[in-house]
Amino acid sequence: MPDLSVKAQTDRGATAVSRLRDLLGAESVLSGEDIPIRNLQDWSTLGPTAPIAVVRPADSQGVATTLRVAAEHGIAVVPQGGLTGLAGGARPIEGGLALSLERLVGIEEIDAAAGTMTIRAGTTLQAAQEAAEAAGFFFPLDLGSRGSCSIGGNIATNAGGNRVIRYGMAREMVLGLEVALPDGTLLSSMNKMLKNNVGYDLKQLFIGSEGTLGVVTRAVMRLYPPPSSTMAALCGVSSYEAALALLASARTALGPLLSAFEVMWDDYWMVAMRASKARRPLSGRHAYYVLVEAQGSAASDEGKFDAWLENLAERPLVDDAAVARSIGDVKAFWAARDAAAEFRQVLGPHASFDIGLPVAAMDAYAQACRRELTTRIPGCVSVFYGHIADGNMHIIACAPGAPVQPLDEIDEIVYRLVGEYSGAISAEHGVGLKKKPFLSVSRNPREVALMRTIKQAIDPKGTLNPGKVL
Ligand code: FAD
Ligand code: LAC
Ligand code: ZN
Repeated sequence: MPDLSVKAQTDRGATAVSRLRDLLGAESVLSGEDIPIRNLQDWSTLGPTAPIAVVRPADSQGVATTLRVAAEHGIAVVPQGGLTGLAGGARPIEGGLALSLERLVGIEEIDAAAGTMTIRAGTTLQAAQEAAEAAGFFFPLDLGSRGSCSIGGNIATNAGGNRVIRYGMAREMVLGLEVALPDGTLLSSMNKMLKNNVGYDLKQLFIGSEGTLGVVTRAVMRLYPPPSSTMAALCGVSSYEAALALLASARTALGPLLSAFEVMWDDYWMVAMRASKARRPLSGRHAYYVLVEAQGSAASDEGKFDAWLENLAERPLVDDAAVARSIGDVKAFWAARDAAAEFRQVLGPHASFDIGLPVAAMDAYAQACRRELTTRIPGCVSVFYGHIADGNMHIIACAPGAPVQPLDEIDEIVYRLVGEYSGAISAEHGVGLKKKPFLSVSRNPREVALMRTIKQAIDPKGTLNPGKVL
C-alpha cells in the first residue's frame, strides 16, 4: 500500500501530474491557481480541500489512464460528478487528484426497440430527462438537484429521489455499465437486456459504492413510455395517522399510477414558505402537508384520480386539499417540496440527513428527535420532511446564527435515535465521509468486513477515493 500522507503524495504528485499532461493534453489537467473553486467541495457541510490537480478527461480511456497513472504513482483519486452530493464523497483529498467527469458528456444512443439510453457519465440528470422526452420516452429518475447532478454521480450514489415509489432507485434503471477500475482497466458491461443472468451481476458492485470501487464512464439506462397525464394534489392533514391512511388509500385506489407521496411536517412547511418566493399552494395551517402525484397512461386515469379525491372528501382524512389543474400547478406543488435547496438562505449553514425508518415509526422518531435537539442544543431548529412512502425521512437541523454550528452534537442525537428505531443512517445520499463514524449503527461487523474484502480485492493499492464509506 502506498503512503497516502499529504507530504508523500505531494512529492510523487508532480511527476504524476506531468505524465497526465503528456498523456491527456494540457487542457485536461488543471493545477495550482487554475483549479476551479467549485472542485474543492461538494454540497455537504465539510469545508473545501485542495487537490494537487483536477483531471478532466474527455473520454472513457482518459478516465482509465488517469486511474492507471495514479495507481502507479501511489496518488489518491477522488471521482467528481456534479458535486451535489451531501455526504462528502466527492470532497478532494489534499495531495491527491480530483477526477472530474464534467467533459465526458452526451447521449450516445437512444435505442427505441430496446427502450434504452446509452449515456456518458458526466451528463446532467436534466439533460438525460430532456433527451428521453425528445425521443418520445420518459426517464423517471428525479431529484431536486437535477440541473447539476450527473448520471455517473446518480449511479455511484444509487440516488433515490421523488419517484422511487413507482420506478425504484437509480439501481433499478441501470441495465449496463462501463467502469474504469482502480488499476486503469476499462471494464465494459454495456448490457441492454432486461434479463441477463450470466454469472455475477458485476454492475451492482459499482452502483451505490460512491466511487470507491470504480469510476463510471458510460451507462445503459432503462427508459419508460411517457405518461400521458400527471395529476397532483397537495393535502393538509392533522395527524400522522391520517397521512398513513391517505397513503394506504392512494395505494389501493391508484395502484401503479401512484408516482410520488411526499410528506412535509409543519416545521418544514413554515421554512419552505419563507424560502420560496412562489405563492402559497395551500392556505391555512396544517400539522402535515402531503404531496400526492399520479401519472396516467390512459384517458380514464385522470378520472380515477378525481374519483379518489372525491371519495376522500367523504372520509375525515384530509382537512384541506389543492388539486392541480395544470402542469403549472403541479410545478408549484413541487416547488414547495424542492424549496429545501434554498434553506441555506433562510437558516444559514445546516446539517442535512437522509435517514431510513420503518414508515409507521417516523412521526414518533421525529417527535423524539425534535425534543432532544431542542432541549440539548440551545437555539436548535429542526425540520422534517421526505419520501415517506419509501421509509426515507429528511431532517435539516442547525442553530441559526451560532458562531460555530453544533454539527457533531446534532449528528450524535440523530444517529443514536436511528439506532434505537432500527433505522438506516443513509437511505439515499450515501455514507461518504460524513456518516463513516456511524456505520456501525446500521451495519454489523461481518457486513463491514465483507465490504473491506471487496474493496481490497478491487483496489489493492487503496488509491481510489480512500477514506470514503469504510
Ligand atoms: P457528486 O456529488 O459529484 O459525487 C457523489 C459521489 O459519487 C462521490 O462519492 C463521488 O466520488 C462519486 N462519483 C461521482 N461521479 C462518479 C462517477 N462517474 N463514477 C464513480 N463515482 C462517482 N439525492 C437523492 O438520492 N435523492 C434526492 O432526492 C436528492 N435531492 C437533492 C436535492 C438537492 C437540492 C441537492 C443539493 C442534493 C440532492 N441529492 C439527492 C443528493 C445528490 O444530488 C445525489 O447524491 C446525486 O446522485 C449526486 O450526483 P453528483 O453528480 O452531484 O455526484
Ligand atoms: C431531498 C434531498 C435532500 O429529497 O434528498 O430534498
Ligand atoms: Zn431525498
